Amino acid sequence: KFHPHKKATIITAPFSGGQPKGGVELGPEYIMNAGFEKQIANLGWDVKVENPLDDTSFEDKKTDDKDQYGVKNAAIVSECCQKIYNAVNNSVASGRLPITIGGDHSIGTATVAGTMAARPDTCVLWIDAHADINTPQTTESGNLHGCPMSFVMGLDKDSYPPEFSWVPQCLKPNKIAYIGLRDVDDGEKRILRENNIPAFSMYHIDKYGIGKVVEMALDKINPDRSAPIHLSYDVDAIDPSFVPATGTRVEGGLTLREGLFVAEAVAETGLLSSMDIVETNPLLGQTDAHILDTVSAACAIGRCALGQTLL
Ligand code: 4U7
Ligand code: MN
Ligand code: MN
Ligand code: MN
Repeated sequence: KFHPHKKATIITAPFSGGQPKGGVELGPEYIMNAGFEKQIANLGWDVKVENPLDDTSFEDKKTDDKDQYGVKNAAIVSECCQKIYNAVNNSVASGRLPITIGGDHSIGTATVAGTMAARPDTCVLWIDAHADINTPQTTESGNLHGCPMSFVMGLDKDSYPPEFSWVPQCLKPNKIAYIGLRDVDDGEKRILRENNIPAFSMYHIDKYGIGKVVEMALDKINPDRSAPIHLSYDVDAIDPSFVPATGTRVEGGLTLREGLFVAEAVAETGLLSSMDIVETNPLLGQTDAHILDTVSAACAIGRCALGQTLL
């Protein structure tokens, strides 16, 4: 419904400043070298590639120290987020579907805010082992890839570093649903509970099956199936046996098929408006097979969301 002309923008986001490990900035390069652009084009999409961080250097500025607000690297995260925000916003506004390839998940602030600036009724499906909704007040690690949702929701807003004052607090708690959760911090559990945010953990997937869970999640945030969907896909939602090369692995995740089903089911709604594929870290694979499995899964998530079917 939103993309009858099938035009997409692949936006590369080779950024690692939202977490301490090196290598996640290589995700886009590996995914592109695996032929992702061609794979999407083969599904009938007109594909443009944009690299909004091309002339941004942050590696030399990255530190492992928390600032007075309790988070790390707010300046570089904010700078990269502003560039990605503009790229995503322009892509959606010009009738294309942005696929932002990370990089770490701190850029979720930018992709959600950027897509909502163009289509304010967008709802968000966040596929992840983690809820990424810590605030500067609740985060223990200080890593901003664990916080992107709090900023766009305006949670604990007095605790934000000034670098994030540009972020529009655009997302309401009844417009986001989680699937795949299994490592949620105590402070995040309280936030999910207090704001009544629909969250489906691995428990719910075991109990109801992935098909029912996707339906229940969409019933909560998109009951008449008319609003645009932003799909933010952290590859660590899928079990580390299938997706080992990622920074914060948690056992007991989605099977590869369950993971791809989520993307297929979103494609089937015809409502996909924008998406992210993040947290592929090629340097954390112990073998070449680990790297290949992870990069292949990331590409497959994108293909399934953009309409590849098994039959
Ligand atoms: B990811 C964590 F404490 N919650 O805040 C944190 F467990 O984008 C992990 O989902 C965050 O990979 C994981 O640091 C961020 C931790
Ligand atoms: Mn995660
Ligand atoms: Mn995440
Ligand atoms: Mn992770």
